[in-house]
Amino acid sequence: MSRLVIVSNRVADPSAGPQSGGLAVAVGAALQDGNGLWFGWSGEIVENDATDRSGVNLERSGNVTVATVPLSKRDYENYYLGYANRVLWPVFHYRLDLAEFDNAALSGYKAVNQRFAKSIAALIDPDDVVWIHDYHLIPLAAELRKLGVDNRIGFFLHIPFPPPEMVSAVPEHDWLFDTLFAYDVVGFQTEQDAANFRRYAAETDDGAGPVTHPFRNSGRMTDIRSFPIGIDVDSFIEMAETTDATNRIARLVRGDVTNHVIGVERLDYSKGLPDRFRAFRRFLEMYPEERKKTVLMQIAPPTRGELAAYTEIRTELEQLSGSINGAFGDFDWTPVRYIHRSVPRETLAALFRGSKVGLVTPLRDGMNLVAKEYVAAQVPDDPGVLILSQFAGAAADLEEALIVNPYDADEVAQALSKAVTMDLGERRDRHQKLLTRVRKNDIVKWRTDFLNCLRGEAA
Ligand code: GDG
Repeated sequence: MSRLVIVSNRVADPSAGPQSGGLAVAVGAALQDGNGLWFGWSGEIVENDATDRSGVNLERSGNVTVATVPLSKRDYENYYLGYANRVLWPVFHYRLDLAEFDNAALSGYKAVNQRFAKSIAALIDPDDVVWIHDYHLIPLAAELRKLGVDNRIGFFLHIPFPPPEMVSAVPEHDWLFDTLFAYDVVGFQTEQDAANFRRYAAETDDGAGPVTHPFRNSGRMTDIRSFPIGIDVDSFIEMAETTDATNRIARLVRGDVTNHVIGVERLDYSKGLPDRFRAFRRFLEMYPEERKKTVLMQIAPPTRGELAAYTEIRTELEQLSGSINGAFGDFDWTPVRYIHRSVPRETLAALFRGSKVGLVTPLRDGMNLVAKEYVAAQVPDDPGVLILSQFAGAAADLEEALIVNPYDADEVAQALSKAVTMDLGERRDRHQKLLTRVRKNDIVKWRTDFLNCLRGEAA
């Protein structure tokens, strides 16, 4: 079988196993199987600029070669913080109001993609297949093609793709999305994202020809499809079932509190945390009988703290949790427990298992793995209830969750009431169906389907 080359903005240690979560688990096994190569930014930020920087650092980790490069301060500011996270992240999450368009950022984004392409072109063999991940690296295949790389190259977008009316507000969107046609396969999380991209492509195809759209008109057939990402179900269940997990759950149960509600996500404006806190306040107002029985535990580790939008949301959440606790709390009860730190994955699994409600209410999310992890962690004989935003990619599949509009505080409050009072039969029934879905669309299926498609084998 041809060797697999993965490219992503950051590289994780593939030998670290399930601990590292996300992409590392997703692709680690595939890389190990085929003596693969993983290329990306090392996470290091160096003073000097691109021209006088040393080359690629190569390390072996099991069967995998890990190839990393540092970024200069300027690259980090323009490519990573600037274009990827001040332009593409907000726009792709339907937040045009937060996008900060800036030419230096765009130039930095182009330059880093060009530099990555040069390094990768020197590392790959003619029959390698190349799988590029996420919004940081959209133009990478186009840059590789310019260098004469003719390998099969696929791209997977982990975040949503919004309707064309929104993406066409990005200056130079013509250039950016034309480069997607340099890929053989472009994968999205949901059918809706794929449909948005197809509509964008149809509506912007003005027959302008190869000058405007060099890749769209190159004759290459680009397969545009959805590949819903999943989790490693059994390893998550195992983690939730350990003695340590059981002890942690026992420590949760204190006083009169029977309704543990759990929320876990990076502190990002796309995750809808202030709206969630406001909905929780509505729940306490609307259902006073549930007050002392219910606690919302919100874990929100910091992310991208250099960006103003992230410091603002942090302040807003601290104010909201303080005001809810001040207004409703009592000597023996704190309604909101808010933790602005990362916690170990095992602790998360235990918290999911010990919580009667998983509250997953992003305003927009590519998929949302937390929803799937919450389902996997439940005790099948006495499971909790998942409340899930209609705007998470996961909602397209996880129909038996209580699906809510995260902007509607009353609706979320009603769903919370329904969840904490749901009888055992209905909880079991919903959970069993959800777990079947989470198992069916797991991480192995995602990876296998994508790679089969990329290798031109039947899906
Ligand atoms: C992007 C897309 C898409 C969270 N807090 C802690 C922690 N986590 C873990 C969760 C989960 C992962 O991080 C988060 O994954 P999500 O899918 O929920 O969200 P994003 O980080 O935004 O991921 C998303 C995903 O890519 C995959 O394609 O689903 O839509 O935005 O595994 O459990 N892990 C630990 N401590 C924490 O405090 N250890």
